[in-house]
Amino acid sequence: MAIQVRRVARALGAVVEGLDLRQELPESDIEQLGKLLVEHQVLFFRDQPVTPQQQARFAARFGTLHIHPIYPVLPELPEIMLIDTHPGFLPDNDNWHTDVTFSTTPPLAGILAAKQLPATGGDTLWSSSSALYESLSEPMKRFLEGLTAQHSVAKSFPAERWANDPATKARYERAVAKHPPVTHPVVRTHPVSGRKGLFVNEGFTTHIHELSPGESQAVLAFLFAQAGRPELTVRWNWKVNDIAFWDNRVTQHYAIADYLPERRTMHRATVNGDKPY
Ligand SMILES: O=C(O)CCC(=O)C(=O)O
Ligand SMILES: [Fe+2]
Repeated sequence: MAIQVRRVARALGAVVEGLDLRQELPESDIEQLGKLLVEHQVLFFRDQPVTPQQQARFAARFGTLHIHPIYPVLPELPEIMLIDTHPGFLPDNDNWHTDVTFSTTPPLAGILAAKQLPATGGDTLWSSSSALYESLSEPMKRFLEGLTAQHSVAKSFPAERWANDPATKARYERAVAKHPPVTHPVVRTHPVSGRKGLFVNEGFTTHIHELSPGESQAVLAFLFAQAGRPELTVRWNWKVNDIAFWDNRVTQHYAIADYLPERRTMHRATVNGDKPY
């Protein structure tokens, strides 16, 4: 069955049909998906009841897999991150962020599978960082070009949240020790498309090195606010067994936390990426 693609928003996002992600796909399908990912930035698949093993196997076709150093992972398969949110484990992804930019080599992609959903709510939005960059004025683009910013794990992962029990606290402290703040370019060139995109995010970016503290704060506040402009986003209303596959090099996302006290459970596989330039 041929792959069918339907664009769902102007800035980014496409629904892909005609694939069963539980199967070992031929290399030609993987190549086509890789191209579609770069073109559409986030791909959505319906009716994909993958096991964690099948999800990890699919993700591993695109690169080596990342194991999150802080967030819960499946004990039997640590390449699958568990986002199981409820009144006892509150959601913390309701802010615009790009995953794991506290690493020198942030992920290439995230692959998220919906396992249990609230009756209503719990949508996720993605925002195109290339569309954002392209929407800026030419003088603003020139100003940002060549600037670098610091990204810090502690900004999105505050120590208080990860101090509930000794094992979680010890794991958190090891992660923070292993991940000192890193520097990335403010404007990133996509390694495949060559398109430029803004590469700062409210989740992890703390300051722009070349600016004074006040200037950095003002410029970052402006840039952070841009991600949420509706024109730059796509919003996904999940059904159980949906999968979203995003290019983490050129997008930010925001998981709406409007469903408590209901429970929402997601599994994420994360493909390792390269050093941004
Ligand atoms: O739960 C979601 O919809 C997204 C959570 C998130 O930020 C992620 O999986 O990286
Ligand atoms: Fe995320």
